Amino acid sequence: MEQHPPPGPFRRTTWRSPLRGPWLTGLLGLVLLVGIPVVFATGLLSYAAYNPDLHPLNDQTPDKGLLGFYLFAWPTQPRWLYRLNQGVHVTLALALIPVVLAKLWSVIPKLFDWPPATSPAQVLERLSLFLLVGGAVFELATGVLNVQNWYVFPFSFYPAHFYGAWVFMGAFVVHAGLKLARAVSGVRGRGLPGGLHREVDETSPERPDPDALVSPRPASPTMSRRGVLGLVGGSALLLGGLTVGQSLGGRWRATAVLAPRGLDAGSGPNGFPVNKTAAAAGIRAEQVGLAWRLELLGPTRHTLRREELLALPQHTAALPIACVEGWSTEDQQWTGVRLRDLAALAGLPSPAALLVESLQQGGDFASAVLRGNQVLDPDSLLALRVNGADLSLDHGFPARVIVPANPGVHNTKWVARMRFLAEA
Ligand SMILES: Nc1nc2c(c(=O)[nH]1)N[C@H]1C(S)=C(S)[C@@H](COP(=O)(O)O)O[C@H]1N2
Ligand SMILES: [Mo]
Repeated sequence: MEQHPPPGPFRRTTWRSPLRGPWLTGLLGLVLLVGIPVVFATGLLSYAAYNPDLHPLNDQTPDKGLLGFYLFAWPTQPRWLYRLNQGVHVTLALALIPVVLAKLWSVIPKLFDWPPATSPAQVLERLSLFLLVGGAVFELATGVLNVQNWYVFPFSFYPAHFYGAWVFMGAFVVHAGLKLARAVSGVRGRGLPGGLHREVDETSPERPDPDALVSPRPASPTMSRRGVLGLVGGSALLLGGLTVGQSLGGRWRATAVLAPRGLDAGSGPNGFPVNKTAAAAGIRAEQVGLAWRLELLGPTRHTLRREELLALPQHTAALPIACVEGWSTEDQQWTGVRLRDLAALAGLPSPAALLVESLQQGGDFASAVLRGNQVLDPDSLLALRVNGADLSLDHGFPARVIVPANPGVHNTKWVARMRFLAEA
């Protein structure tokens, strides 16, 4: 090694920050050890909320096999369940980005270990790190692109994000198991204050460690430990803080400048965010005019005009719309016909499932299947009005589905046909 030193970054002396060491890496690792399982769990719950086992139409990951072992019938109460779940999932994941980046920065010399392969065990460990880092970057990148509605990847978001999550979590569990003791002792080494009161010029490197995180030739400090934690923590709060308004709603919505649907909600009874406009969905005026009919299919068949639906018993329910992308609305006052009344009208008072189809032609969101428990909830509606006014065209006029705790995407707009099913 002395006579044939490896090229640039593979030389340990290239990496000179006096801040690198087991304390910083351990502290960032422990933060992620708490945060990442929450993001993973809310992600799995979000997947369950789609009821992917119910019907092939809901299932964006038909090859999931055992990975769907935990799926269950998604409940309808509390009505804000999906809103909370997605708000936490998206906001926390975004806030963790600076922590992940800082953690990667703190261990970057390890990426350039030299010689690159010394033993089978070391090769295996490096492979698991590749899955860990690659998985984290992949999940964050696909998640951010989805939240920003920027479908630039050449594959479908759901399966990719779902499989990626399992690969990442597998590597995460292995890594946490191997490194937890080191992380705890690294933090204990300096204690939690860890010299946080020290100024920049008093910021000294840690003692050399077995993982060789500490630079063998540390440069003089340009930032204190307090500074680096402030930078990382401040960035996390900033990213989360400029996003969370899209999930909180109310006056906070105006603060969600990083969210594409944070601000332009409009005003009036229909003044809340729109996912896809009627124009974008290809809905034409003549389809939703007087010629519109709802086709109700079950043991009995009906074709209903909008006036006929309005003549049925109307029910009003205060429910939010909560999108997988993290944004949600406050409760809106939806008025329309209970889905369970329509089920009874179709001759199937306790259906196993309901297939809802939109006027919209094609696209992933043009149809969805709801579960029996979702149909039977007294607040589940085929809504005709919202906040005392007719639905706007963008919110799904002439009629749209709204179900408590349902992911937004299953609240189908511009409904044309409902088929009640005795078996899913
Ligand atoms: N037909 C149809 N229904 C749809 C969609 C769509 O694109 N087409 N978008 C869904 C999604 S992803 C969400 S989050 C909600 C949003 O409802 P809103 O636009 O009324 O706020 O509508 C859902 N219903
Ligand atoms: Mo959505």
